[in-house]
Amino acid sequence: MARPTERVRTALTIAGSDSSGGAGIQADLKTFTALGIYGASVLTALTAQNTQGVSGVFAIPGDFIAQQVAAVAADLDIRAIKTGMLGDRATVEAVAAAIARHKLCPLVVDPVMVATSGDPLLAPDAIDAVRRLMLPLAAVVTPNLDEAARLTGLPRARSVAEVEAQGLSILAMGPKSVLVKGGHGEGDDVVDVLVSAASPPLHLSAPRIDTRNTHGTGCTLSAAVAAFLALGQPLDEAVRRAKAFVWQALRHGAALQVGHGNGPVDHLYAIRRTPSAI
Ligand code: PXL
Repeated sequence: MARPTERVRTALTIAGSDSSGGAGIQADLKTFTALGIYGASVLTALTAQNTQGVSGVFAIPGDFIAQQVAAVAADLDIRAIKTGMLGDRATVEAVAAAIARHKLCPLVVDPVMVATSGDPLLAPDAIDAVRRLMLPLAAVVTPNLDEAARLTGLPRARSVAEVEAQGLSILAMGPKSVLVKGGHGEGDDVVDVLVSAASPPLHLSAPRIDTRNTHGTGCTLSAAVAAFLALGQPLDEAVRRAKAFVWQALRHGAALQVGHGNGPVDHLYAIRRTPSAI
């Protein structure tokens, strides 16, 4: 029997399933794979959805989420984790407890609240549990402009200065750093702001890509940050590389015809084969 000799870094995603394959667990596993990481996954919820919307959500019971995390943590050498869709308060409580219990870190928290289609993915009464239980565990939390507004209770930021102020206010809730994503804003350039207690705010700018295929962008970014952290990169470098990966996935995804709504980014642009090449 061949003895395994090749080391592969492992990352874990704790998130919801997107039946259409562009967001959620499916986006995370494709992203880990594209970046050379072995991906493990714990499911928090199943969604019935396509590129046009979410038609149903089935929450996984908290004790079964705990059982999945325990099974993975007992066996695999997890180098980084991310959380995505948590759905409701009981799920937030179960996930936070499991992460703390198994001392899983570093943790990327994507505070998912609404799907690209506009459908809600987090119950309003769960936002406070995300603030209290998830944020203090996070190496980085990655809100978009709407999520930053909901977390801070402020109106949506309209300038980079306001984005930075909201980032600092989320930083005070306990994470080590906050990446506020500017993609839902306007302008030819998208500016993301990274704030942390350790260093001055970083403004990360990239040309906006004109595409409708943005489904799964946030999931892909947070999974890519976790992947680069699993590879041992420092946080600011992990964020820069993750942004570059998402930018390429958006650029290539603009050409993909999948479904009739907001199509997915192309997580696998770097390894996709045309059928004739196989
Ligand atoms: O992009 C946020 C997100 C997270 N998780 C699941 C989703 C979506 C968006 O559609 O479906 C399962």
